[in-house]
Amino acid sequence: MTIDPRVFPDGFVFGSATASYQIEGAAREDGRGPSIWDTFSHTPGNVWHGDTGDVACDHYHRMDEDLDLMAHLGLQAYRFSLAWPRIIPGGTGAVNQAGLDYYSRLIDGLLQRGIDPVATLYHWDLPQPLEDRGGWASRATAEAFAGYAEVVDAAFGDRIGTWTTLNEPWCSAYLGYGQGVHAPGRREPAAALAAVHHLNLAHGLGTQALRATSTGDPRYSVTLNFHVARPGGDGGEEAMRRIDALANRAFTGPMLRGEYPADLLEDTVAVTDWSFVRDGDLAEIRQPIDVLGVNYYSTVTVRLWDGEGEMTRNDGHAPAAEGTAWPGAAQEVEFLPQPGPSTAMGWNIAPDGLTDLLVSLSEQFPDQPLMVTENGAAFDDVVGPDGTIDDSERTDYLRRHFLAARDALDRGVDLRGYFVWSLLDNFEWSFGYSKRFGIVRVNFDTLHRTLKASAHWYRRLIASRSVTVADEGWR
Ligand code: GBH
Repeated sequence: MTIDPRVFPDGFVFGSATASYQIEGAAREDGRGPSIWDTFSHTPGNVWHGDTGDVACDHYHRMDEDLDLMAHLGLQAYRFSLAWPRIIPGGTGAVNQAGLDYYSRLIDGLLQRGIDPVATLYHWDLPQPLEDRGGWASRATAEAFAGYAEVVDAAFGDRIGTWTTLNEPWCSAYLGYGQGVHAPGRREPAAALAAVHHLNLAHGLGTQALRATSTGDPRYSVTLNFHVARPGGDGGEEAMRRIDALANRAFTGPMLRGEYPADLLEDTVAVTDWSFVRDGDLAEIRQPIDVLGVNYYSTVTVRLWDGEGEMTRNDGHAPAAEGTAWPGAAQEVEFLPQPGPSTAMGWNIAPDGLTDLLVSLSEQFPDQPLMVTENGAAFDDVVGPDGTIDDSERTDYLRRHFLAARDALDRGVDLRGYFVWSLLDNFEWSFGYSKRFGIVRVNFDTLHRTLKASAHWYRRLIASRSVTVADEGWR
């Protein structure tokens, strides 16, 4: 039974997303240099089960098969990332032609199939030589990023639909340099805030470099992961403000308004004096972008710690070393367990958080078009006796979030598209291969791909451009 089909407007783009280190494998082939994720994953104790991205989905060698899968699904756009260490193995200096050739084939394969390439320059695989010189805590990394942007734009700018500078700089800065659960595994709160600034600067310098040299007519963007916080008791509103400053406005402030929020600077005064922000930096960072990418998975519930007993830190990551999770005043924020259903990551399922986020962003930045560049869920998929994978929980998750996006459109949000994370099961960072986000299953022994029920569902959604409300009893 189908009730109330909800049609998406013409021009709304349906896509799916991946990232280089999570799917490519071929980590030592064709001149690719080491990245911080190679170093981190090969260091015992960092990743579940000692998993690495050495082989991953072997997408590097299976590109054509994966392109055919995308065409079969009817994807209108594919969001992928370029591995900086394949293209400039040293981070700066010599360009590796084999790396450029590889992405050139990928882009041509997409265009031949009518799929729009949405390319992210940086999805966390920093060339190790740059980390050896200080990584994102150092200004030189932002400058190196601008050089890398020039190289990729000269090679691909005529064929790219949308350029995205960074994926989730929040994760790079705080998980990589503060909490240490992502590469490079540093636990230095001051370095995390320096990384925030140098990532912002990289976005600004990178966007300018892409624009200066473009031969085609690409759109420019950045993708942020926003924290959608709900109040969870005493001091809930103040806790929300602190998280919003550090997680969200630390990026949207400089990128979209050309300033760091005053409350962010106050909240972190015990950690850093922000002297790494030089005169003129904020003008470099603030660049008009055609679309703001939004990654959304879940909400958090917060309150201020009352100082009694152990702090609760149910913020969706591996446990942090005491005191290093969030720098400054946000250290006193407790993340409470969430009521209701959750995914295999332990993240609660809250589609209303997506609507609220999109509405809030369009209120804060009225003329800024938005795009959901990631949304999806990990579940413990079961392969049936006949080889089929009935991942109805994932389909339900996606359906409810598509409806939430549709609600945002009804409320006047200028939302241009939606990308399911992820096309393939893949290397889920510190969780290794233990968490499966794909709508396509990957058997990590045989590397065989199988469409899950959610992939068949998504194919029908794209073909009909509509999502139905009540046919499965949700909502
Ligand atoms: C993304 O990161 C990555 O871009 C992608 O590579 C990764 O595979 C994928 O998601 C799945 O993990 O979101 O409010 O519940 C996700 C980063 C940020 C998600 C913090 C969980 C916890 C707070 N994460 N978040 S909330």
